[in-house]
Amino acid sequence: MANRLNTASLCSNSSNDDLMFEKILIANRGEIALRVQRACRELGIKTVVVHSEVDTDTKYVKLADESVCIGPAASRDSYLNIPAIISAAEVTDAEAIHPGYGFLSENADFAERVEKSGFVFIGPRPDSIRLMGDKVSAKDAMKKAGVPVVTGSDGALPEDPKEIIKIARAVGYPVIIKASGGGGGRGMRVVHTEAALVNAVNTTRQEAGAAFSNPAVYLEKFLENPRHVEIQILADEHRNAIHLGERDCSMQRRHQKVVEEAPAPGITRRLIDRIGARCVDACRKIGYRGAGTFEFLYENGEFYFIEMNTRVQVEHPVTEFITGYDIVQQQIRIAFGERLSIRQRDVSPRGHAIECRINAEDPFKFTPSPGRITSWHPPGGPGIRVDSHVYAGCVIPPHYDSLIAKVIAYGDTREQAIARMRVALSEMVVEGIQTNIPLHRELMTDARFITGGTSIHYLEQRLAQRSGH
Ligand code: MV4
Repeated sequence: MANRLNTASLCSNSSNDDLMFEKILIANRGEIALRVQRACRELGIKTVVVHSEVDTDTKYVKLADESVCIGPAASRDSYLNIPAIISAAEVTDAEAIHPGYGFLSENADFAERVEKSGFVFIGPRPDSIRLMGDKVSAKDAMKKAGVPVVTGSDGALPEDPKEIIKIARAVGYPVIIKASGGGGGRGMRVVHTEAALVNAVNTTRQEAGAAFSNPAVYLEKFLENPRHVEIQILADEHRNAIHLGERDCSMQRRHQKVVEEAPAPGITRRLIDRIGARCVDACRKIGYRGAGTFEFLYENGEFYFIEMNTRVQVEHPVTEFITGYDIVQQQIRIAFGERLSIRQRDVSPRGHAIECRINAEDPFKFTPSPGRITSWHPPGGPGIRVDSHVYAGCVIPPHYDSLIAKVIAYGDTREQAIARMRVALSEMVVEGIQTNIPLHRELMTDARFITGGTSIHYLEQRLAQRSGH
């Protein structure tokens, strides 16, 4: 660690003992490891990053105050290796652990072991993570707290086929069967007719038992053409809670978001504030702490809760742009026990932000494209933010997800944000690997995207019609 700049001491609060954490361990990799590090640095907090053997020569490892190699490339041996991460926190004397997104960020057992080992988990209490991780209990809690949910079975489906048929008839076809242990699109099955129902339930149960060690399934009315609109919330441990408005994440392929934006085109502030107030109220009722996202399906002017995410999300920068608040810093302050300094009336979203996720993948076949980046020219200019850990000469390993950068464009209006994104993408050069930049360039000139308000099925339908492919 020779010659490493101790930026924490440059922040002139090396005596911040009682005011803030001294040192945080970041249990993640890639762009979010760098994003969390920047938040720490601004707050005068020293950082420790843990990394796998293939991530040794990364930008965020070099920039961190300390780093600990916790195992080989395979995630289960490194970024999912709970004892190795806790040992790293012990030997470096870190006070808190930020899990980022993915990996252990929504693992209640990890959060519990972090706390039992005497560290602060920068996220919700373990019981909140557990409640939301089980989709039946999450939906039940939200329904009881007054959040609108999709019509469906009251809790998990019973064993008796006659009862299941009765429930589906009352809901009306088509219905969707979902695994309680699933989420994010895993373990679901759409059923159009009564003839197919019982078999579909049994198959989903079996798959769920194998995949999530939990065979419980539930049933919902299947919404045919919804949008995916989510609400960002922040809650402290003193029962203060606020919402930071919504994000529209409908532009997705195989449950992977591709473009996100805030605000959601065509949805009134009044409606968002009404739903947001329900989310905030629910947070208070369940004693939620930290940042969180309520996921909704939006169809015909109505919101239907589906799941809650208990982590910081990939797409958080669009909300940061339109609200001016730093969500990662807020997570850290909340975890330290501070009271929220933002009041709901202070939150006044302004302008429009769009995020394009830049992946190392074939832009037509979507197969991963790991390798060495030989040339890297990120865009810039007014209203452009690039969250990325990559640089010319770096190697994108094949072991993790393919996100290499997020380009976020802000403008006074949606039109200006799109125009800025088009310019940004036109300047951007990444060589040595393939990326989905060509797809983003197409989308930013797509008539339906420009109109706004496309459904969760739009991108896949459009890709199926792409000329020549
Ligand atoms: C649904 C649905 C339609 N009706 N539930 C997929 C991910 C998981 N979070 C919930 N998902 C869905 N639940 C009902 N009652 C359609 C989807 C869905 C979806 C939702 C959000 C974003 C993309 C999606 C793609 C396919 C299906």
